[in-house]
Amino acid sequence: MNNRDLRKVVLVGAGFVGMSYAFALLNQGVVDELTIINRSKDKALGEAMDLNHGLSYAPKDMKIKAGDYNDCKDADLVVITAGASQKTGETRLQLVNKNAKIIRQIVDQIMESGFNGILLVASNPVDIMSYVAWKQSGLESNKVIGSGTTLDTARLQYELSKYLDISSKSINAYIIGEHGDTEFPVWSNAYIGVKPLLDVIKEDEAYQYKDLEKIYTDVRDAAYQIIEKKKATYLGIGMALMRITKAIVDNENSILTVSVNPNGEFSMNNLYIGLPVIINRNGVRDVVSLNLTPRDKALLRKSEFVLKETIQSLED
Ligand code: 6V0
Repeated sequence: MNNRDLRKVVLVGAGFVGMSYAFALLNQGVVDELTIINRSKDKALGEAMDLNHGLSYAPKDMKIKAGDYNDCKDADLVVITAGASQKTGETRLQLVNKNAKIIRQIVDQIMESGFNGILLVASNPVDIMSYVAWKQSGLESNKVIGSGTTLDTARLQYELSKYLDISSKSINAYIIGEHGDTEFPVWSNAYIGVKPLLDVIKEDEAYQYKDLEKIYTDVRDAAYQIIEKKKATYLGIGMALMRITKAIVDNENSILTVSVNPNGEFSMNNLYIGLPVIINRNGVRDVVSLNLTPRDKALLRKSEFVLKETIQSLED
């Protein structure tokens, strides 16, 4: 935490995702200070005014303002949600070089301030943008995190909750891998409360494995569906970013499926990919190792392959 012991966050990118995140922070009273930076300062000023007008009804006080990169100097966390978003039919990977350029420019300005906190990236394709941010910042990899498959995991928990009629809070099932077309659920390590999901499916004839496969494809393709219907997705990711922020500023040691550099875990190196990770005020404490089935291992390799290939296609 910064020396005034305030929870101070800087948000770069006051678009749909950034402002959904800011609104979630305000509504849940997660931080003490929020500074908003945007390419057009007027947009950041307007958004800060609008949020401030909700303070009377927020659970606690919060200082909200528009700022500039100097404000990153003593921030605990800088969250990057700037960049172009996915268009109808466009994959997250197609956005790659457009957004890599933006991320590099932003990270340079953040680091020039003397920033030494945690960097959280949401811009897509998020695993690649987190890798670019890590390389460009020179920060230790435990301090650079992507939103990874936190949103996809929440989507999976919601769908399983509906299917089983059990609260999503009791569903410990996770999506890992690329935040994109090769992501997958680790069914072999999924629990409904205390019971393995696969046992629940086996023992009750009301449930069938083929329904799980349908739940998975619905989760994987959810972004395409939402973009087709309302042009962009932002409320769910706003909540996911708020949740990661809480884990960091409250030093929670919570397990979330963020995008990280595996540092040899699952025999992977030098990329960013969504994995279950223990998160606290230092960023990544540890990657949680899992006993994966041969099928899960093959799926993870596929995600790794796609991400490595994209990293190699990055222009300087
Ligand atoms: P948006 O509404 O167009 O907002 C982007 C914002 O970034 C705008 O306000 C721009 O002015 C600003 N911006 C652009 N370039 C710069 C710059 N160089 N410096 C400062 N600000 C800049 O897009 P939206 O908010 O919908 O999406 C933002 C990013 O989040 C996109 O890359 C999306 O693909 C990505 N998403 C990531 C998700 C995830 O799960 N990680 C989910 C949904 C969207």
